[in-house]
Amino acid sequence: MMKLDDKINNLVDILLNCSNVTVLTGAGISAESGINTFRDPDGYWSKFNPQELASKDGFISNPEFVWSWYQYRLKVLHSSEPNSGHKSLVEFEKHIKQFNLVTQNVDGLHQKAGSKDVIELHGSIVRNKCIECNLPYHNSVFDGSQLLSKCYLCNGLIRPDVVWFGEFLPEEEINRAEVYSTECELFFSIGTSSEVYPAANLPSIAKNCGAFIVEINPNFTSLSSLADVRFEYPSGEILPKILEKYEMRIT
Ligand code: BJW
Ligand code: ZN
Repeated sequence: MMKLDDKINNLVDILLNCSNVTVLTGAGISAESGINTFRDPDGYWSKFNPQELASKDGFISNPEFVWSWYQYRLKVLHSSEPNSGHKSLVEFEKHIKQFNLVTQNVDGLHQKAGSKDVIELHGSIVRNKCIECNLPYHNSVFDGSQLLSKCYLCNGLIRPDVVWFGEFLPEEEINRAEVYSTECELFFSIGTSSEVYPAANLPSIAKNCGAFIVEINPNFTSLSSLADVRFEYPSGEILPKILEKYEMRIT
């Protein structure tokens, strides 16, 4: 098996010749910031039913329960910081001419780390909206203490502005992500199980358009067999190593 250093050097060789890179991140990139993933053995979906917590029907049946879960997640987020994985991507963005960051995460940690243009495919936990008229409501408090409330215009319930199962992804975001996947020369899939569509299609789109596919994930996923190279490490460990070798070569 190839030594890790050689594997990183080979990737850096390719990266140095790339001016267009697309990155898709998932819950795993925030795991080292103390944020739970969904499908790991200790992830949310091992304890909770996704249909109850992440669907419109689930919210309508038990809004207090769903609301309190999102408030709990906001509370965890309130005391979390971006990790070295998020921070490495900020540095790559500075060096690569066209660097496209697409995330399935709703936690805002890429932005908090300093990433400039983040495409949020599944919305954001810090925003809310009316379930009936879609009027945006910004969180007045971010510490998880906000109470469930109703829209002042139509009396609809206020819900988190995230994308639940069976809901369409924001059109502009998914369109941009698809275009960036077709245009890139190198595609990174980082910390995602590649189980949830349409985000899970993006690496295949990139591959079909000729991009080199890199997967960073300690575990094997549905994408793994398609990837050109895999780093079976936590992203907070491996991304700084790749960045370090890359920066040594560009200066
Ligand atoms: C590390 C690490 C470390 C750990 N470093 N890595 C059948 C076939 C195809 C599609 C469908 C189907 N049946 C239904 C669908 C559609 C459905 C879908 O894809 N379902 C599949 C699950 C089967 N998709 C949808 O409904 C989407 N909408 C849609 O398709 O609209 C069109 C439509 C409309 C009407 C009817 C039908 C279709 C919407 C999807 C919304 C997803 N929402 C959630 C929750 C909301 C946001 C929130 O609360 O946070 O989004 S679910 C959850 O999964 C969340 C995530 O963004 C998403 C993806 O999860 P992610 O990020 O990959 O996390 P994990 O936990 O799965 O993986 C973490 C990975 O990290 C693991 O692999 C670890 O190994 C790794 N890891 N530590 C690096 N340190
Ligand atoms: Zn309303």
